[in-house]
Amino acid sequence: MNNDIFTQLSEAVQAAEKERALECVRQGLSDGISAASLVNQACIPAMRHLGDLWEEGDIFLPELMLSAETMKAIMAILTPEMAAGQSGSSSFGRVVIGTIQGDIHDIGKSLVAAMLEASGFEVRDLGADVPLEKFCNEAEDFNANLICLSALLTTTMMGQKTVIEMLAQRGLRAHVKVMVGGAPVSRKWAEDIGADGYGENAIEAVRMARELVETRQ
Ligand code: B12
Repeated sequence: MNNDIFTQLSEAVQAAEKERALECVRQGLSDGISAASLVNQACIPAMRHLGDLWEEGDIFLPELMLSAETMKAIMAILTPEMAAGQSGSSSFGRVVIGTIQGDIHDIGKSLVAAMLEASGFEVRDLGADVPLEKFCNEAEDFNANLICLSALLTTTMMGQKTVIEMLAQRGLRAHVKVMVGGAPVSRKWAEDIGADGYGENAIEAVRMARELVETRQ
């Protein structure tokens, strides 16, 4: 039965049937399925599959955009649900987060931001398409302990590396940890560019953020 909900939700996201998708989400939650499972086991795989179809030329950008809108409507329900499961003290630390310049993907980044906030971090969300120097400027201004860099494009992943280099050049690297993520990003990439942490999804991002802030000098 639960598997049916995952399949139905995945199909509804792929077909951009917003009402059906929201119904599946409500049904799943009332069946006791966690919001995180609905996101990680149905929504994200559905979006990745759509991305592959688009890459193959089997669907077109307007269809992808409609599914992204459906996904945003789903996240409006599931983000507060996921956040409610987090217990945060008043301030774990200060985080600056955004999607790298040239990249407008913001669905995953916004989920990570909401989860961090709900877990007790003070979060400054810079949005998407954020100029690289802005991450450094805002981190300094906010006295951030952690910068979270999201990239969904292979081209914008390079910006994660550049921000780390910029922080070093400005003498800020010792004071601020850097965590990277996004669909094309891997643990290996994070290590290669000298990031302090990587999170495959929003739950891992919170776990890693806590670890990094606890171990800061
Ligand atoms: C939805 C989507 C769009 C939407 C974006 C809507 C929006 N407001 O975000 C629209 C339709 C607008 C779009 C546009 C484009 N897209 Co697009 N898009 C996608 C798609 C299908 C899903 C992304 C998504 O929202 N997933 C759901 C969320 C919840 O998951 P997530 O983003 O992965 O986030 C999770 C984790 O990655 C992680 N995470 C995310 N950020 C961070 C940060 C940190 C610090 C941490 C720790 C963790 C973390 O936690 C999140 C939550 O669990 C992907 C396919 C894919 N494989 O991801 C393609 C994809 C990313 N897009 C792609 C492309 C090419 C484009 C376009 C360039 C297309 C075009 N020709 O115009 C444009 C981009 C323009 C630009 N300058 O940015 C390619 C990228 C290919 C590549 N190798 O670079 C992909 C991979 C599709 C594909 N298979 O080809 N896209």
